[in-house]
Amino acid sequence: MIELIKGDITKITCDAVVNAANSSLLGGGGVDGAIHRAGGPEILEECRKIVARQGSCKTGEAVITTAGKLPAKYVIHTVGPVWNGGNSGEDEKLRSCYINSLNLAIENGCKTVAFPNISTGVYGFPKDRAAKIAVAAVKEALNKSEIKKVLFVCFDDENVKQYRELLTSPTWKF
Ligand code: AR6
Repeated sequence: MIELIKGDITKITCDAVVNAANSSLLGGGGVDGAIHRAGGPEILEECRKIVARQGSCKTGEAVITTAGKLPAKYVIHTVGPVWNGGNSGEDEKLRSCYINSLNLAIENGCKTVAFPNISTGVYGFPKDRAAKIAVAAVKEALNKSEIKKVLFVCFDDENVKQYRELLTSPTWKF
């Protein structure tokens, strides 16, 4: 099932919380800053180890760490695309964020996963377009996996509106 929640993703109890990170994996502003602040230094420690082992995280890819003090088991850090007009593969890269994050969640036995609205803050991805990509990718994965629940945690009113419309509309196309 899919659930829409308005609020702060650091307060959500679930198996995995997804972070809209950057490729350095060393933290930043927005939801990334909030997750590291609330989760504590353990998350950054693991991120540093991952970077030392495999280098930075490319756009569209995802890595998994402890969730530290958050009420979740794991944080899945994924790097969304920076919006550059829409002709630089942004749609496909954003889709990859959702798919790769869900695959990591499945590999780690997660049944409930919470997503923020990746790329729709500092990275400037149009919110309506991002919501359609997110919902399509998640619906596809839910149909063929062990994941029981995906929560879309929207922080701003515009994202809430976009997701509410999409999730209640019986037919839509992208
Ligand atoms: N809970 C849920 N959603 C949130 C929260 C929160 N606590 N705080 C903000 N949002 P952004 P991006 C929403 O900018 O666009 C960072 O500096 C916010 O309303 O956090 O992927 C990273 O280090 C927006 O809709 O991520 C990268 O450098 C959404 O989260 C860069 O920003 C995403 O906004 C990534 O940019």
